[in-house]
Amino acid sequence: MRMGAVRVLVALAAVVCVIGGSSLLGCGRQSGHRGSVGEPEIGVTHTPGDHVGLYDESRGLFHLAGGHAALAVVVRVEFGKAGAGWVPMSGDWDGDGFDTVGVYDPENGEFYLGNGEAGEEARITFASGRRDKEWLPIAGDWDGDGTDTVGLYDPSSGKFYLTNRREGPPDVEFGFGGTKAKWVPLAGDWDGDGKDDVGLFDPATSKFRLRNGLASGKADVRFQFGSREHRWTPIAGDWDGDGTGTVGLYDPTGRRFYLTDRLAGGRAQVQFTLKVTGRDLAPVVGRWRHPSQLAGR
Ligand SMILES: [Ca+2]
Ligand SMILES: [Ca+2]
Ligand SMILES: [Ca+2]
Ligand SMILES: [Ca+2]
Repeated sequence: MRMGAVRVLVALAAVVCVIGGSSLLGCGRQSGHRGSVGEPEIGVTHTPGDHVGLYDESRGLFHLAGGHAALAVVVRVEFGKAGAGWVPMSGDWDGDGFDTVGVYDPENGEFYLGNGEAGEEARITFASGRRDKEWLPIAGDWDGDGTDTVGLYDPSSGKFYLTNRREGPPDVEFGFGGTKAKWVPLAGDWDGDGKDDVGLFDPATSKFRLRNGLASGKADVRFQFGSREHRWTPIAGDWDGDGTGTVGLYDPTGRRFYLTDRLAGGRAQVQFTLKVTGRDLAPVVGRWRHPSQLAGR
């Protein structure tokens, strides 16, 4: 099956505020949106590797953390259409070494990806006759060229559709994990070869199934992390910056993150509650450009 054209279309608005920043780092503003300023960064050590963030869907607002700590939010980005049910995403869409945000509109099957702290957005559309609004978006560097692109996972058929470009049909499609409608797709470089792989999380058992390489087959790694009773949200990232992706869980009730640097069960190496106000917050992961790196540009 082919999914049709992926087209680069028009821009979306993005606003970034650097919290507690200098005059160099004030709020950008476009298209009538305004950012907000929150708590200053206090006692947070900026660590290498990926950090988390939370997307407030009701406000179309990303809160991005610069460390693994309660008061680690350093950047806020207004992006996407508030209250429209869009799914937050992140990736290094322009290959500059830093991740930025994006959103996916399940109703229309459109990706909106933002490249910078203030602009350079592109809208990418997967046009597919068979796409369903139940399909879930993922992003990763599937071909290892340093730039992240998008993909979709169809829970009903267990198929992944991945593209390496901004146009044309999917470059890779394969089935993995069967047809468990409640499984959640993940992307990460589990084997550290420079190319992102996919995985699945079963909320009913809190088990991760990870596959190395983009092809059908059995899971290369499987383990339970977290408790099946909680039905927390899975995330993936390279928390320690060693080039290998691992997983984590987000507890929406306590707004608490549990991160592990191993592909195995057991205790989380890092856990913290991210202090963000809002309701219906969804987690994102990325190597965000830290305010100190913004200032140095
Ligand atoms: Ca980038
Ligand atoms: Ca790529
Ligand atoms: Ca890999
Ligand atoms: Ca790692």
